[in-house]
Amino acid sequence: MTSRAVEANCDGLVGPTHSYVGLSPGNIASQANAGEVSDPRAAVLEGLTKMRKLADWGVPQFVLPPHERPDLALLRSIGFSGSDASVLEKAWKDAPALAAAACSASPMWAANAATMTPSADTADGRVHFTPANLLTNLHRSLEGPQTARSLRRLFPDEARFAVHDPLPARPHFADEGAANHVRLCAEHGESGVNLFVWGREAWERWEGRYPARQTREAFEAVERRHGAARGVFARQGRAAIDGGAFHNDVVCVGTRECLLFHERAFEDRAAMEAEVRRAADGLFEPAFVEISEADLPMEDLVKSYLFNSQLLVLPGEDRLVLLAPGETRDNPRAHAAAQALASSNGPIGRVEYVDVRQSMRNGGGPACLRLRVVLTDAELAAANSGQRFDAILHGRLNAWAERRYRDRLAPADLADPSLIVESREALDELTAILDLGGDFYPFQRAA
Ligand code: SUG
Repeated sequence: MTSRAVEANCDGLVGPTHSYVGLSPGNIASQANAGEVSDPRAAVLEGLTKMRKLADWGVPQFVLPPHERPDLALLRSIGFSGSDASVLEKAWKDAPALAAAACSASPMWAANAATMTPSADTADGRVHFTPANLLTNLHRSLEGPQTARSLRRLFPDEARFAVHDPLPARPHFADEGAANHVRLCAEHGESGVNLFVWGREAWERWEGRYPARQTREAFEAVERRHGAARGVFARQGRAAIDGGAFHNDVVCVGTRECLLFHERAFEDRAAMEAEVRRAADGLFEPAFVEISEADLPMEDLVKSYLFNSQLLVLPGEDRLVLLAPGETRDNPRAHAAAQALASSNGPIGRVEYVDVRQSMRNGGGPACLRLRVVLTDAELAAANSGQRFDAILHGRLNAWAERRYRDRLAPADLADPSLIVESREALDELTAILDLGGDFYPFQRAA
């Protein structure tokens, strides 16, 4: 099936509790910055500036709302009781690691929100989503159900969109969503190849230095329930995970025919390439672009996040644009590698930079902050227009953030019960701005 389609971006709006608490083992930035003071206001404004750039370039852009944090329902379910304020206070006093998890603003990293299969690739011709269960880390495992609600608000028409529930919350089906999935194609509206990159098998005894967050079985289940065509399964390089690439999108990015990756990204690069070629046969010729460990050692890769860039097809441009984080420009080896990409005759025509430094300090670059959704014109028109980002929404969200967000948050401030009230007031106002209805958040349904 062929129709005109684009790769729209749905960015996670940074929540009011954005903080540096060191919740993610194997995510080197998260560990290194634990205990630092964050600036939630700067974080949300950086994200909005990035969305504006994309919208101004003519890429359809949507906003995914933050989740309610602290997650008092979690804390109540594990035995903390009393008023909201006393639940939070007692949890911070008796179980600070659990309290910290309940406060995380991690839904901002929308690349982990879900895996999406476009209608051109599914058996029933609908766009399918499986929200990720994010089982590996407690703070992230809280996201799935609200993400499902969020995607159902954004894509309400069940004749066009199927938003599944997350996979069963069992370690066998540990799933981190689109951060480990790349779709290649000739044109977005045509049939594509779905590359699913997994870190371990469900029954495998994992002895890596850091957790492997995605199982092969999780992606097989996603492929089955979506009725997704032309799946290729590749094992993530063990050395990549050990080096701090906790998701494949830290070492790899792709769009259309182009797959850009680091030498260590795949356990068996030759097999991956052969299988992608086979799956693409008759559809398109894949363009593999590899950067070697000699040119960009893992350590510089993880600091610079070169591969966590957005690789964009822009209207009127025949070559791709790589939107990289400012940290790539700051790192001499990564900068040289980026320049080399743009000056070669390959598929990437130029490199642009964007600052998302608040997010980067938790290990989230430009690509982490967005979920790509391939949509035909009709599907685009069926999305909730209240969440469609443009200059007017940018102005409203900037004003909202300036008014509602703190510009300084130390980890100890997360125990402050006034943060519960502040966050709820901010999110309540946001549901009106984004046209989400008055029952979107748990606190709204409880009221
Ligand atoms: O899951 N960081 C996130 C970063 C996610 C990046 N996403 C992609 N690569 N697609 C994570 O590790 C840190 C939170 C803290 O430490 O407080 C955190 O969850």
